[in-house]
Amino acid sequence: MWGRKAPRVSETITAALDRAAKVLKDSPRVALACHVNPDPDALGSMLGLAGFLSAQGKEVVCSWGNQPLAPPRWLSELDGAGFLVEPKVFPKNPDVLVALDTASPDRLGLLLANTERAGQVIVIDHHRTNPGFGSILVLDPAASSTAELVFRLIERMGGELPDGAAACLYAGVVTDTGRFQYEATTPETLRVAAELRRRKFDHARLGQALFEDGSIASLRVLGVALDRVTHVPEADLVWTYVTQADLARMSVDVAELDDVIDMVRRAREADVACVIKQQADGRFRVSLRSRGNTDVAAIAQGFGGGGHRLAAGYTSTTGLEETALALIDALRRGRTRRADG
Ligand SMILES: [Mn+2]
Repeated sequence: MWGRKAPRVSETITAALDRAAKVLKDSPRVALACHVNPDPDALGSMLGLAGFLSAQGKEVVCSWGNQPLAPPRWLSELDGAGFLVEPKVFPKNPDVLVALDTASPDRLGLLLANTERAGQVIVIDHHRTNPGFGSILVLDPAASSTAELVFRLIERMGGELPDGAAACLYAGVVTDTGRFQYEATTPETLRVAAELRRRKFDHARLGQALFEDGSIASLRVLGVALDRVTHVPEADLVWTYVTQADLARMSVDVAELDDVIDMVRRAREADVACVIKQQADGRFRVSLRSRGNTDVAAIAQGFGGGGHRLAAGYTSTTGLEETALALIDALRRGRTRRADG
């Protein structure tokens, strides 16, 4: 249904939040989905909203489009795992579906078909590259995180936010802001975080699970990746890679490598940092960060991906060397364009 109905992109965020609040209030059953290979903002905003809706007496079900789900380790620190089901048992045509932190329909993976058949699709997201989909679009590229938007929605709906649900939302805010460092961290973000921290949950333990829970083996893979860091001055790029062979040799899962990019981006010599990680299916996932001068969302979009101005990514359909060369070429062309005017 949502595919035929053009989203009201001109609608203000406040009006969209109000419409979403009304639909959710009137609905006894809500299905929630987030993007594939969820990060703490995707999963935290989904489980946080689910926890709130459940406390309002609604029947909720959550999933994401990977089969099997393969939940990340830090999920054990979040309330709401009981709402999760495998995508194959997710409602085929839910009355109301909420898609969280999902920058484009294809990021729904296996749940795309369920979303297309849903009566109402509420999209809550903060990715600037989101083309706009769903019947209600709550898209605020200035928001630090989807979790921040969910909190604003919950405030509009009114009612008790359980402590465990608050912790889920906090996980989304604290990770997507880089622990309140990145440029999208506004006074509003800090207000939301302060409201969430009023609830009873162990934020220090949660932070440890989110940021300091790697294995020794994953440190060794990080060492290999850092040893390979390459500087390409003409592209203003510093980059490295990890292959499935590296991971197999050290018995590490690719999901343990999310923070490699946070180390590579420390190099002051280049504006853009990149990590290319080979996934279990053999394809290469490209993570990009900018120190401020490059719109990496635009670069990622050129390769079929998306994200934020200073943090974005895409999945390459070619080999490692071609992937790196194509990226270097795109960055060089971008730099020439900027120099021209
Ligand atoms: Mn996010």
